[in-house]
Amino acid sequence: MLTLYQFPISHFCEKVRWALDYKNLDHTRVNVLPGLHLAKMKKLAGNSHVPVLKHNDHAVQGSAKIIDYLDNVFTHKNLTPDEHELKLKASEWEKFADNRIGPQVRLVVYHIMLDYPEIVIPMFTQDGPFYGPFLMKRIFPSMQKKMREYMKIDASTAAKSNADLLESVDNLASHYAQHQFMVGDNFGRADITAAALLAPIVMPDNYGVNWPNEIPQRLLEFSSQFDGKLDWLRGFYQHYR
Ligand SMILES: N[C@@H](CCC(=O)N[C@@H](CS)C(=O)NCC(=O)O)C(=O)O
Repeated sequence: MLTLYQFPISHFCEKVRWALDYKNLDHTRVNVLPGLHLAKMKKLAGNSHVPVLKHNDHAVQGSAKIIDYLDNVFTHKNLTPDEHELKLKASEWEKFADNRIGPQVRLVVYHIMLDYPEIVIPMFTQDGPFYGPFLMKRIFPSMQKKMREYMKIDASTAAKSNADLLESVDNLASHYAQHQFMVGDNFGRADITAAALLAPIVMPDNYGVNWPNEIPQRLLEFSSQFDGKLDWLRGFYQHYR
């Protein structure tokens, strides 16, 4: 029995949803409410963050560890290369995306979206506990303040993350201009990581959250900086998601 504890909006959770779906692993998704997740995840897995995967009585926390676990236990359609050199390369690229893309995308997107509670609350509460929307509306003002403090989100950190992202995306685009995959001849965990963590910029249909009908102009402007540089991501979503 596999259970994924997650936020639908989270791109680190999307990385794991994608890995589970790619490997055709039956699983249940439990959507936890931001804020209320803290105690629940700490009790389940030691730290507060999602994704957490529970397999029978065993809990694994963090997207990379979860993919390690899935490939070790369910050895079909593995996302980790077998060959030592390729495995190291995949791990390097995955760490690059985990550290230099995931947090930066989140910071810029939240810097914008937290100003739009009517958009972000439905995404935070999607398919969660029935009381989620009422509770979230009440706690949102203090929660968004805490989120900004905890993740150090402000105009200057958003500008810095934006600049870092432009560089990282150029780096990926020049790689994918010459190679079909990040590593070797097969689709794998480094591709999933790069594509999932940048997906909020593109908002693919099969990401796992209901994207808003109306996108704030500021978010459109942010995304438009990457026009023409993320075709590889759209291709991965089309062919492998
Ligand atoms: N390195 C972790 C990052 C996970 C992460 O940052 N999760 C965020 C959501 S995107 C989270 O749970 N934040 C709330 C918290 O840390 O309590 C991974 O790869 O899973």
